[in-house]
Amino acid sequence: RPDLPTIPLEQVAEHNDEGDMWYTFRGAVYDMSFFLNGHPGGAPRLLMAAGQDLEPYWDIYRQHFRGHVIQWMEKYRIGNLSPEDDEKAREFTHGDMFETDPIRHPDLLPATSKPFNGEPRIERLTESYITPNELFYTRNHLAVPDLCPEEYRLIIKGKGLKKKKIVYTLKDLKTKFKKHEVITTLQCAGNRREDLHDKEHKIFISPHWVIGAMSTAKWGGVKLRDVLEDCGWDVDALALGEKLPPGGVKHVQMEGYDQDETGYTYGGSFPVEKAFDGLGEVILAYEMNGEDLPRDHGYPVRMLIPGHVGARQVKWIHKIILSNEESKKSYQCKSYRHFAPDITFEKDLAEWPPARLDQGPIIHEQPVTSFVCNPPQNATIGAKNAREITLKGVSWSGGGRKIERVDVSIDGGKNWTAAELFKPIDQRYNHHWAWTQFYATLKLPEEIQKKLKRGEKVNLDLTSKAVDSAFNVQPEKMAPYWNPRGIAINHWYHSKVELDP
Ligand code: MTE
Ligand code: MO
Repeated sequence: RPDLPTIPLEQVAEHNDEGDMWYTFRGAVYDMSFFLNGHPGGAPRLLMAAGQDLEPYWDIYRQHFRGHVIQWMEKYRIGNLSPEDDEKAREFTHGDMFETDPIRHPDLLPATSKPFNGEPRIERLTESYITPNELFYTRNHLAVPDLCPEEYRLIIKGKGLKKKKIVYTLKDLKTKFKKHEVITTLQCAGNRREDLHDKEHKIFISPHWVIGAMSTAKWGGVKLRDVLEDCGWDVDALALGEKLPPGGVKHVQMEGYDQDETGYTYGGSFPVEKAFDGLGEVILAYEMNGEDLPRDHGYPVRMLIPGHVGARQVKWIHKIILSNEESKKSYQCKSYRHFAPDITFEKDLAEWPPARLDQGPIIHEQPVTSFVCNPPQNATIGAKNAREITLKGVSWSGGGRKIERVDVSIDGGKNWTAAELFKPIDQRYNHHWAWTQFYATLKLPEEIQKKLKRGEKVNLDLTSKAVDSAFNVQPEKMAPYWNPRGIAINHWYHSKVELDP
């Protein structure tokens, strides 16, 4: 863009304040002043980099290196750096806060590496009912804290407690309370985001999961209900509806130990009713499949809120605040809202709060979903004299709703057949926290068998659709539910495979 003026680096550096923020990137100068509250990663991080070059920051938060981000910024380009200044701008370096992150299993496909977000290959999800720890999808917004178990503290504050602030050590949690185990499936609200992202419908939010941001484990820990009782809450009376929460408490706010360079911690909140529900099974978990929690999954303690969205399963949990208000964390009130399809990031959400915030409800329970895991996308299947094909997959619904039926199709959804369901554990009515796996062996239609006999290859379009206990179903297409934050994506997943005789 030689039409734009050359701006000296010193001049860029002066624009480093709220409402006046310039940045450089690869020789270009941008004025992003309007964007302060729109930044998906939060205003403080944007401010921290104001007046400077973006490259070193983006080197850490690598999700920015997607074509459409820089393309979109082009509109706000106001000038260029001289070649000498461009070189100077990039010299800036700072420590890599992700240096102490754990090593990940090579079969976790990274969606982003810093922070680490990785999903298992979905064909591995049907190899066992419980997902092995090292293959469990991992969703980190920040670097993984390195916590020593002796130093770990859980701090509880809020209305109606016996003290203003109650502190538990890891040993307290493990010895003062009964251990409770629960098998639940977690899914990231943005699972399948990549599916929603195309030329016309851009999604600025990362990570762009393919489909594997869903896994199942057996978690062990202490019931939050028991801990709240120890703090002075009459949880039985609350559960029976004989009392209302002290001081009108409506939300359980949480904060993790993980924080960004500006000290902003991860957090969120969930409705308090879930916490005192006797069958709710909200636990402060310290075990995952019989082992200490792995660092990536919240060592030493994380929150587990069965049936609720992944984002609220706060890892490395440090603080619990019982409050009348929802958490003010961007992770709660910004990232996980479901807007109508006419709301776009560029037009409506780049400035925050947007005009129609109340029309974007915050997600807690996710919609019914299912997908064929095996054969996986793009598989070529040896099919000499084949007469049938076996499909395997997983299905799950939020809020403890049971999967009642899963239908499968090999022709993209023209013909459907109910699959066999597999759930080897017993969960209660409306407390079906864990997924249902399904499998079906379908006879190949005569004309396909004939083609294979003649030595011709055949393409199949494998798909599935589930029905949950509220008889909610999966939509065929996502367009009517497209939303700019890219959440609650549950349309039919198509696995395109080839039979090769
Ligand atoms: N807790 C903390 N402290 N920090 C995080 O970045 N990510 C959340 C949630 N809890 C997150 C967190 C999100 S968005 C999801 S989907 C789940 O953790 C993922 O849990 P997992 O990594 O154990 O699969
Ligand atoms: Mo998530």
